[in-house]
Amino acid sequence: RWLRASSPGVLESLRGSVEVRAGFISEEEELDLLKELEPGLKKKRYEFDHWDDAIHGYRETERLHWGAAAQAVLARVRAQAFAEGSQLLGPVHVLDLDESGYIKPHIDSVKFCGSTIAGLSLLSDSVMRLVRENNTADWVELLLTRRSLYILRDGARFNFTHEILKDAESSFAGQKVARQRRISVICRNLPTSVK
Ligand code: AKG
Repeated sequence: RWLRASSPGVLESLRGSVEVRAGFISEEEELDLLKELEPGLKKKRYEFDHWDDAIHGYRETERLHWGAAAQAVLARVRAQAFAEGSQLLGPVHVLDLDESGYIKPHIDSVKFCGSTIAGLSLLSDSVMRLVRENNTADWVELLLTRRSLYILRDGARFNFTHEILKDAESSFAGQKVARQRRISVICRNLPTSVK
């Protein structure tokens, strides 16, 4: 299983709003994505020392236009994560975490991102932890295996912080989950506009 929780109640409250699909893409599809992404990423340097950043040890990019193979993968991600006709953020967010990199607990901006976050994990397994913002005793951990897709919706996205654990803290159900360099490819929808 890919999900652990601090209590059955937390699990119940997140029912339907967290999902991990192990093996969502094939090794070949992972390679297709990497071939497109590596040349651009390699030109950038990992950022380590912005003390106010939510992310430590990363480089990132956004991509609007993709080759045919990657486009097909992204279409599958979107079909899985978003209702038909949803307004999606055009550019896909690509986040490359160094093996020593990690993402601190945060909630994505409600101004810029909608109700759903869907991410593919390339190159490494990792552990994502969600902690309830107004009661930190409530948490769940998701095992994000290499080539899996995770989806956070609604309550999981708005009421819980999410983070990606650093290698030294990366374990799931008592088992070490080695964190190597990890690239995530993240699709989002737009907020419903409030006037
Ligand atoms: C974010 O972009 O808000 C993330 O936390 C990214 C998580 C990931 O790398 O999958």
